[in-house]
Order: sequence, then structure tokens, then C-alpha cells
Amino acid sequence: MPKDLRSFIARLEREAPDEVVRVRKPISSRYEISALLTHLERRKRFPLLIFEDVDEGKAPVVINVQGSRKLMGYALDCPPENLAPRFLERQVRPIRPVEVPEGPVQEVVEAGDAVDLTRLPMLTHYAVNAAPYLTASIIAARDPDTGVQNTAYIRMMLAGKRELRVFMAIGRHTWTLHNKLERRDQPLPIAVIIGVHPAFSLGSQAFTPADEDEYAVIGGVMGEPLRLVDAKTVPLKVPADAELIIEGLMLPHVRREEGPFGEFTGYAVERDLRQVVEVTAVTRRRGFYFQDVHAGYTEHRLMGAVPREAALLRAVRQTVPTVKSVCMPVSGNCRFHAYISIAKRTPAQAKNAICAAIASDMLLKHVIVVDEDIDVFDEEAVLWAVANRFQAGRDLVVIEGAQGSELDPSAGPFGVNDKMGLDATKPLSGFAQVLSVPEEVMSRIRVEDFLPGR
Ligand SMILES: Cc1cc2nc3c(=O)[nH]c(=O)nc-3n(C[C@H](O)[C@H](O)[C@H](O)COP(=O)(O)O)c2cc1C
Ligand SMILES: [Mn+2]
Repeated sequence: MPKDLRSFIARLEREAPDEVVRVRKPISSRYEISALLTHLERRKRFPLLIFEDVDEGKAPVVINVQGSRKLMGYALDCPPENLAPRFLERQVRPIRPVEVPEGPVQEVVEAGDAVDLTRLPMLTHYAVNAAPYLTASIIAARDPDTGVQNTAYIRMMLAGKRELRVFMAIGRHTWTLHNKLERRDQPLPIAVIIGVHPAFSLGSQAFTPADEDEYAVIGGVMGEPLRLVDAKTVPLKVPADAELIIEGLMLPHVRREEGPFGEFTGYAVERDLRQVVEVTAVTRRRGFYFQDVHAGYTEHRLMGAVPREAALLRAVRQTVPTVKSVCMPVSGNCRFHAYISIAKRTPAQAKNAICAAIASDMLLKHVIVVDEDIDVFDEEAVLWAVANRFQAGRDLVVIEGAQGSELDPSAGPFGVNDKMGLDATKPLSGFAQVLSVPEEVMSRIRVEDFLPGR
């Protein structure tokens, strides 16, 4: 059976039933699902949720598919602390997709005037959001000159039965493809892919050059070839095993109001004039699951972490071969902060790691480099290293006025921001002694013997 959203849910229900909750009580897509997620988030609970009764009869909504590193571990078949190296290992071994004559995602086809996007249970997440949004929306588009297929998550605002409006970061691949066709006065055909296996989702975000086919990268990350069918109304191939595809044209020279929308920073991005998609068809499985990403919260942040950590690992490895682990923590939106542990072999390698990290990812702002004895997934340990091994006058690197994220609320115009690196490693020799109890006594004194039942 191909890897898809259903097979992932079925596997979790079999192997990790505590990680899945089916909600049968009726709920609304307008704020109510978000309210429930907010309560759960405050309790630090992140199960995959399936809402079966949404808006009195719309499709069931699946959310939090990547709500925790534990869930992503199931997606990539590895322990949660190995996600980045596992992803990297698979990303660099692309698997070419296979074409099939038909697939479940086209069991139901609605084209032209039969399309009505308001029938989808698109969520309104926050009070500030201008309208319901697609957030688990992976846009596939093709370079008209090279034929290379690109994929990227792009948020899409509901603006009518057949109209969506998008926010595309300037200079990224989808933006560049639209810009290329706009210069020829032509629309960009797109397919929006919704409802996929989390390995597909992670693969679609891999840091890849524009000339690398992302369907093959996704196959690599999934560990099996993607099955593709021809889209019905646009010249694109689409994954046969997705839940839902929205086909359309991103229009040239048209800009309409989009936003505000609550983003991964936990802040809203303001309304502006942005690109418009005219929908030409919706194809789906019979009884499809609609997928949402809990925008602005843990799931949204965490989804970005693994592909970025993999890119970071690769970049730092180039200059510090003994890099051990990297973590982009939720507290830094999984984008603005990186913790990197290295087995330091020469006196100043931590500073090289800082330079490599900052150069590798435009969004990254603050980097902390620690020794290999510090667990980068344990934030308290990382800050302990800063407290005890770091001197600002000597160990701080600051780069002013570099390109950062347009979504950083503290950045200047166009996302210009400052970068900072902290070398929290100790010198190669001659540092204070760390505390430990003699090993022989540690293994002899057992808790069970002294405090039975604890
Ligand atoms: C849930 C989620 C939502 C995202 N929304 C957007 C978005 O609205 N606009 C955007 O430009 N990038 C968004 N991104 C980031 C891009 O999808 C990501 O940078 C992608 O890898 C870019 O691919 P590309 O370089 O092939 O265009 C989002 C990422 C995630 C995980
Ligand atoms: Mn790309």
C-alpha cells in the first residue's frame, strides 16, 4: 500500500493509539477547532486529531499530523532526536516518481462552475484572520522551460467559490515561477495538494536548488516512488494518493487584498495586495479527509524544523566535520534559533560553525554552539552551557543588517535583521572540573534498594 495520510493514521492507531484522537462531537471550523487546540497546547498535549463532524456535514478535518517530534519520528521511521540526519540521508537519494493511469485522488472531479470552495471545511484560526484559509496547502508548479516540478507550502485565503489569494515569499521558487510567466503575460498553472503522508510533507520543504525535481526528492524522503496522475485541467502531474487537489491558474498582473493572517511567529502579517488564483477544478477521494496545519502554533513551527535542521547539519558539517547534532527549538519558532553541538577538535571551530549556520539559512537569527556533552534538545542544558562557558566580550559574534524573515516582527523593512552567534563551548583544555559522583558508587547505589516503589 502506498504511503498516504490514511496509512499513516492507521499505523498510528495500531502502534501508538495514545497519539491519535478521533473527535465525534460536532465542532465548527470557525475558531472552535483552534480554541480546542489552544487548550491542548497549554497542557502540552499534541496528539494527531481527526474531527469527524465539522460544520454540520463538511469533510472530516485532520490536524496536528506533525504536532510533535515523536509523530515525525513515526513518519521517518527513526527516534525523534535523529530526524534531521535521517531526513538528510533520504533527501540526497531522490527516487523518481512513477506515472499511473488513475488514482484515488480523482475519484470525484468537479470542474469549472461545479467548483465551490466554500464547501471545504477551511479553518478560521484566529480573530485577526481575514477569512478561512488553506494552510496544509502544498503548491506544485512546473518550470515551463525545464519541466522541473516544484513544491512549496503556501497559505491560501478563501476569496470566493473559485478564488484563492496567496502569500509567496519574494524570491522563493513558486514566486520566481509566477514572476517568470507574468513577464510573458501568462498565468502559472498550479495544483494545490492537500492531505498527505507526513514524509511527503517534510520532503516538499527540502532545501533544494530550483533545478531539482521535488517530486523525486519527496519520493526519496518517503522511501518509495511517488505515484503521479495527470491533473484534469492544468498541464501538471499530481500525486495519485493525496486526499484532495485544487487545480488552478495563478493570474498574471492581478493583485488583490490578502490577510491579515496569524503566522508562525505568533503574530499576524498585515493585509497587502497579493497574487490571485482562479480555480479550474477540485478533484478528491470519495470520503476525503481535509488536512489543516495549526497555523501560528507548535505544529506550524515544528514542520519547518526538520528540513531546515537537515540543511544546517549539511552546511556545518562542511566546515566542522565533527558536528554532532542540531536543533531548531520551538521557542525560536523552529526558524530563528539553532542549537548546535560539536565535538571540538581545534580551538576556534565553534566560530566557524556559527558562520556556516548563519550563511546556510536566511531565516536564522541566533545560533548557540555547545560541546558534545550538551543535549541540544534539552533547552535547559543549552542555557546552562551559556551560563557557565560563555563570555560575551570574547565569544559573541554579531552581524548587523543582514537579510532575515519578512515575518520577524522585530525586523526592519523587508526583513532586514541582525544575526548573533554564541560560542558556549569550553576551551580544549584547562577548564574547571565538572561535577560527578564516582562511577562505581553510582552503579552500586540503586534507587529501588533505598526507596522501594518510587
Ligand atoms: C505550514 C507552512 C506554511 C507555509 N506558508 C508559506 C506561505 O504562505 N508563503 C511562503 O512563501 N512560504 C510558506 N512556507 C514556507 C515554504 O513552504 C518553504 O520555504 C518552501 O520550502 C519553499 O519552497 P521553494 O523554495 O521551492 O519555493 C510555509 C511552510 C510551512 C511548513
Ligand atoms: Mn523548490
